[in-house]
Order: sequence, then structure tokens, then C-alpha cells
Amino acid sequence: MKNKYNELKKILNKSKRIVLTTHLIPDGDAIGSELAVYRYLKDKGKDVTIINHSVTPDNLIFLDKKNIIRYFREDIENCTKIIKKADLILILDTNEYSRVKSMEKAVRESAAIKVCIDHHLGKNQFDLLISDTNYPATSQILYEWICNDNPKYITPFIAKCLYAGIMTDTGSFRYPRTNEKTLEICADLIRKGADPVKIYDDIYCNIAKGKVKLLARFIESFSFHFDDTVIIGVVTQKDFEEFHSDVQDVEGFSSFIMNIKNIKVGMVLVELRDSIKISFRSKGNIHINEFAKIFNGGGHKNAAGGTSFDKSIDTVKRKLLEKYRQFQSL
Ligand SMILES: [Mn+2]
Repeated sequence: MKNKYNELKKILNKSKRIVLTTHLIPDGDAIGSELAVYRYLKDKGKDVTIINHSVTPDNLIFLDKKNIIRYFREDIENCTKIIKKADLILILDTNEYSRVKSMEKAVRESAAIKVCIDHHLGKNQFDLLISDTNYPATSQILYEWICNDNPKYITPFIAKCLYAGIMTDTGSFRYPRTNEKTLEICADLIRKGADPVKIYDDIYCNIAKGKVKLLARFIESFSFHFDDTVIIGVVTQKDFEEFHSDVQDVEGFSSFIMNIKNIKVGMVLVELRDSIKISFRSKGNIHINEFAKIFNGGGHKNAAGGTSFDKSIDTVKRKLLEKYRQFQSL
């Protein structure tokens, strides 16, 4: 990684106008990463703009009190101009152009150097890819990258953003890739000004009423299979409409079902307008990313995603169970 950090440093020295972006429906790691890098590069005197496809989820707005993040679809013309004029585009927390959604064409067509910093599986389609799937969060890579330049650049604001990113992507320090390095880095971030109690409260202790009702409906939908080791939960468009909530409110549902005793595999079906999004979770040695491939998806060993274009929830459920029966006996 160190060589890559140095390579990026060289690119940065030659870059003046920089655009940062991340994946649709951004999570804490995505927003924390963008704002940390924004501040760091601003402090180094760069002209930096963050442009995203999706709006920032409510529980992460506290990181962007100054409204730094711009939304592509709110001003397509000017945003396209900025992307076109950039000499460097940093894509954070995703390695797929399709995940920047409405911005994909503008980003691809820009003559800027494209650097991706990420921790997901994928192939390199960039001028420089700084990625390692052993890292639990992009924010942890960014911490190393900034410190490799000079630890003094980690201001209290940057510490807060990186801490938020690591805390959310590790499920509050409990997911498998959490390691001693992660906690050492977070200790240093606290030393440098991150407040762990406040960040947790801001992100997790402000669940909107609509989301709680959606969760109640989600729990009612549970069906248990394979001796209660496999669970399927469903969220429909009707649920979203009834509780004035949207797909962002489903965040956390798939990790929630994995708290149930004896559950080894969890599947969450979310009905979108044109398809059904499926989140897969597993425990131990069940390579759920292999299973996700059957449903146009992929991901990590214990967390993956897929999509079904068959719009009937019942059909998709039946197919999931049928395919899982075969998968299990492999
Ligand atoms: Mn991440």
C-alpha cells in the first residue's frame, strides 16, 4: 500500500482541480471518506468538489453541516462542467463506475486521471487503484494514506469523519475484518478529536418513526427455513409508501436478522420499482457471495448482494429456497 500512497502523492502534486465521488445510497464510510479527503485536500490548497448521485442520508448530515456535498441531479449542467474540467477524480468506497449512477457518463468521459480508493472485490479500471479487501473500511485506508503524508493533517473534523466511516463499516467494531489495527487507528482518531459517544448517538440514536414502523412490518414478514437456520425478510413498495420511508431506511435490516439465534444465512428482499434487490448475509464458512452470483450479484464471503428482475416476491422467494437447497448440498 505504501507504494500506492506515494504514487497518489505524485499525482496529487500535479492536480489542482479535484472531484470526489462515491456510490449511490452512500453509507457512513462513503460520506466519512469523502468529507475527510475533502478537508485534507482543501488544507493542502486544492480546489475540491464533492459530487454525489444520491442525497446524504439524514443520519449522516451532521458530518456535512456546511453543505459541502453537491448532488449531480440537482445541477447536471454545472456538475458536468466541474467533472469535465477536473484533472483528478477520486472515486471512494466503490470500484464500479455503474455505482456512481447518473454521474457515470460524465465521470467516464472526463479526461481527468481517475483514482479509486476502496476495499471491495473488483477489477482495476482506473489509472490507479488503491484497494485491499482486508480493510474493514475505506476510511481505514484513508487514515493510513493521510498519515503516510503527515499525521498532522488529521484535524478533529477529519478524525470525526474517519471514525464515523470505520465505526459504521465495522458494524460498531464487530464485523469479521475488524482487527487490532482498526482499534489502534480509532484510538488515535479519538486522541485527535473524534468523540465516540457523540458520533454513535448522531448516527444510530435517531431512528425516524417511519423506519421503526417499517422495521415492525419487516419483522412480521420473516419466514424461517432449513431448520430455522435460514431467514427471509421482505420489504415492499407498499410498505415504503405506507410509512413514508424509502430504500435508505432498510439500512441495517440485514445485519439485524443475523442477531437471531441459530441463523446462519439471512436474505432480505427489497422491492424496488423495476426489480427486487436482495441482500445476503451469512456466518462462518458459508460463501454467500458464491450464492449471490446465481442472482446477478456478488460481494464478500459473509455479505453480498444481488438483483432479481422477476418482480413477484413469492416467485423470488421460491427460487431462493430452491437454489439454496442445491447450493447447500454442493
Ligand atoms: Mn466501505
